[in-house]
Amino acid sequence: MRVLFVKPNMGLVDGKPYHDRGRMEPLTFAVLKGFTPARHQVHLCDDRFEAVPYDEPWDVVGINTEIYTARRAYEIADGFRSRGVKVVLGGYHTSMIPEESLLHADAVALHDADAVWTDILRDIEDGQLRTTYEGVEYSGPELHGIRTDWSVFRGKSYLPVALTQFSRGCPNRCEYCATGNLYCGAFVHRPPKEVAAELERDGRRFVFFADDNIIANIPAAKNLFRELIPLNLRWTAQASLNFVADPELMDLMLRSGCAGLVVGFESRDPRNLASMNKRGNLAHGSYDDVVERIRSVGIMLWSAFLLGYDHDTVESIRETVDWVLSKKFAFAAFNVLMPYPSTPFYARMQAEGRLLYDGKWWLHDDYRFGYTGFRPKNMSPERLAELGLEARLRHNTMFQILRRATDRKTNCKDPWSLLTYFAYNPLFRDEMLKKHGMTLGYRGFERSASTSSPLDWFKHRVVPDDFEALFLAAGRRLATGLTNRIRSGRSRDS
Ligand code: B12
Repeated sequence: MRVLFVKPNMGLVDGKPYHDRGRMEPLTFAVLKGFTPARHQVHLCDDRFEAVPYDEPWDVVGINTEIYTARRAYEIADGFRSRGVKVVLGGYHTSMIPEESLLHADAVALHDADAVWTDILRDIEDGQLRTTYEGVEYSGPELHGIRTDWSVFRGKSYLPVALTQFSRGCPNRCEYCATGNLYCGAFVHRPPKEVAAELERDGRRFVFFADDNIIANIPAAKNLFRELIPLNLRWTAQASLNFVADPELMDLMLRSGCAGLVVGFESRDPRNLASMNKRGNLAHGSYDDVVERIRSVGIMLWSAFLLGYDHDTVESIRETVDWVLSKKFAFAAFNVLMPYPSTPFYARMQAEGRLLYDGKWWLHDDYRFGYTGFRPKNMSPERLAELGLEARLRHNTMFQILRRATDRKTNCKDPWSLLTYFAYNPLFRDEMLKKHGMTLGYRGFERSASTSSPLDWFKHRVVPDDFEALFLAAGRRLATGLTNRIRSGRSRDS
């Protein structure tokens, strides 16, 4: 059969498809390709930079859905189904609310679906496709049989980072997170030797482990890092803060090539952390102390914060940004808290009548990327979205990027770190600004030349105590002053 995989784009920026220059390989399809019997021909269309080949003869189209790409995924699915092609939807969003995806698909693959993918293909060949395929149940802590087949990305351009996974799931149950549901509460990991052999075979040297928490099972993670040491890699991953409490683990991480970690600090307020069910973040000392311990060993940090929990105020969010700036992190994400269906947070917002956009912001015509999907306690939804943008702007001015680069223990500890720092900071800054306010999906928005968000003025706002903005403002004032002087001189002369 001719099988087409599609990675949907998110939407339109100023009426044109969003072009993400910071895109990474969609690992999903390297994994699914590894499970596709060799007799089938597999193609990948990455809608983020390629035209969707609607009119080629496909036997089946498999589309990935995440909450921000669901609307576009449904448009693409409808396009193929109107041409009589069988469409299968899978991924996080489909797994959370399959009934919505089923309106646009012949079949849905739920949860961790790599093994059922072969069943789906067989059933299509036999003309017996069912509508719902439940993902595998794990039989133990080890997950065997994954063969990441990166050849599906051949000839396509992505950031030069190989994505792979060591583990799936997360033992923590954070209120806002959808991961617990995707993996039905399970946490499994691949045999460390298998992962190392795969990376060695393919010669990929810069790796991003797309795990929810690479150290969720500490003994297994230590085994992985031991296997990675001889490969001479540089790797990054998401990790929970408890790694700081285990010197042997930290040592193995460093020796195996850990260049940086994405860490979810989420909030500095213990009351917010308690509501998130993430008290563990403070179990290893104050954030100041923990950050210093990570810095001292040279690990670059991508700190992540969630803005909008019930104890957040305008002032506390601004103070958080001040604190983040003082730490000179390599990168920081200031994510506006969002209600994802099937999470306890979504259920709480629903019960409290606080959901916006009819509870389905990801499908709503008026929703834009960066907006808030619920009513925060201490400010308006618009104010929260503005604060999110303000935080990102403050962290990413040219002045701050240059200032943060001077952290001698991390960001400029060696030429590689400095190069990585400067290669990605301006890129992520541009992408972050570009996608704020974009529409989700294309349908209905294509011809509106300007779909810019009402918050756009904010992107150009002078952020106080921000050197770059002040510099620009001073330049602008000087230019206006000069022009006015010339004008008034001219009118006096005449
Ligand atoms: C790596 C990653 C990223 C990378 C992007 C990677 C890339 N290639 O583009 C970065 C850091 C850039 C990123 C960004 C974001 N991400 Co992200 N990301 C992840 C992460 C950690 C891993 C994704 C992955 O590669 N998984 C591995 C593959 C193999 O798993 P999978 O996609 O689930 O596929 C399996 C099944 O779902 C199924 N399946 C999936 N699709 C299909 C299709 C078919 C046809 C079939 C049969 C089966 C099938 O089969 C696969 C094998 O079992 C996940 C969490 C996670 N554990 O998955 C979050 C996650 C996907 N991200 C999420 C979010 C919200 C974001 C952001 C919006 C964050 C933000 N506020 O900016 C952005 C925007 C992303 C975008 N669309 O542009 C959410 C999505 C929530 C949701 N309900 O949809 C997740 C789930 C995190 C979370 N716990 O909330 N992300």
